[in-house]
Amino acid sequence: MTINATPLTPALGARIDGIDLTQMTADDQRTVYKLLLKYQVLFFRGQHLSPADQASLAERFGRLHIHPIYPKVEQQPEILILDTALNDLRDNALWHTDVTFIETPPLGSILNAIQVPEYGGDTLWASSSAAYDALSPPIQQLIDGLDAEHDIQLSFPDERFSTTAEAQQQVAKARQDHPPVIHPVVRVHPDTSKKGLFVTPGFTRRIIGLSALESRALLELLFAHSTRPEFSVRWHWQANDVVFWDNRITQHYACNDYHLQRRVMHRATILGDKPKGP
Ligand SMILES: O=C(O)CCC(=O)C(=O)O
Ligand SMILES: [Fe+2]
Repeated sequence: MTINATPLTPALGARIDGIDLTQMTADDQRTVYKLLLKYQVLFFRGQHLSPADQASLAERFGRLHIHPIYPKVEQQPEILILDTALNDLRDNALWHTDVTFIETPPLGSILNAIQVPEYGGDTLWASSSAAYDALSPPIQQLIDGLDAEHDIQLSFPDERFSTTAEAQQQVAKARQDHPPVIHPVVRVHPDTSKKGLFVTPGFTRRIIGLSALESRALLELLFAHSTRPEFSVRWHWQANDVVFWDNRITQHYACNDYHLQRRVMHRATILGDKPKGP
């Protein structure tokens, strides 16, 4: 069977058929990476990945990140667990790019649907390059030269993550190990040279060199602009779906609309390079 891509929206996203992700040849791997650069988010159905399969798949694209806070699969700490029996539905119901609180944020993430609600629990992705391209030239010029601070604390607030003494200690250590980092507001993709917005409500605290009011107003503008429906794709999950996104040029949002239904996802997170501005 040949690998076949069906685009889902003009901005980003393609469904990929004709590949078993546990059986990729080196050629298949190059094709998948090329498709990732082209479509930014790839959706695969009917994959059956064990945690070990998922980790080896992700490792073919780079070193894996081990999350400082989220629960992980025992024996496979590179696989993070998002389970409504363990985590709060609100955790990822905000637009974010994964793990931008480190110097070398992930190249991509691979999410594997283990158990999904009958309806609800969709995830949305937005293209940061489509958003950047649609800004007016004066705003592009303004933000091209700016940097912003990213802080782990924004997505892991005490009121939800420090509820037990043990959790409090873990979160305090994560914060200590991850002081705020600075990234360009506009990131040039290392492989395609496309420019994309690299600020998100999930982790971006402020723009450097602006007053507090200027920073807040400009970030609000960029957040509202970058998540417009025109730049996004929405996926309704089936069990055994696997989604691979380019975390350098997208952000995503997990819809919190399925309270009381259980949902279990496994994520592998592939480390990337240090973001560069224009
Ligand atoms: O649960 C989801 O659909 C996505 C959660 C998320 O933000 C992630 O896996 O990085
Ligand atoms: Fe995420």
